[in-house]
Amino acid sequence: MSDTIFHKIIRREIPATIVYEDDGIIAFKDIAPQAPIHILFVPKVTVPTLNDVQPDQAEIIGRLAVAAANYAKREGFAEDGYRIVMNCNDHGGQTVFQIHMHLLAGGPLGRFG
Ligand code: DGP
Repeated sequence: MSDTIFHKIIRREIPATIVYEDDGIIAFKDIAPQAPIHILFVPKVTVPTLNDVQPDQAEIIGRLAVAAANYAKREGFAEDGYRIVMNCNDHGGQTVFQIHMHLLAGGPLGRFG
């Protein structure tokens, strides 16, 4: 079973600034923010990459997205807008192999490509 830095955060073995948690998800500030607001939404069930999400686990992705949108609403920047990103494997730039959704916000974001 893969164990990552995010599993250690879930188990409170290393510190993080946790901004949301429920029975299936934890969310915390990214240690190397790429925007004024940069939060990571991580499921508690182990799933290394987006490629590993099984059809009966599709709800996990929805839960991450809804948690991110709810965070944006709660923090008051949902109307201004934000971006969610999931990186997969080498070409996607994934560095932590436990799926996570990045929430980036806090100002106009540059185009990507
Ligand atoms: P990705 O490239 O999609 O795998 O993004 C992984 C993100 O995780 C990256 O933006 C930096 C962040 N990160 C890595 N290690 C830690 C850590 O120990 N604590 C926190 N809060 N974030 C981390």
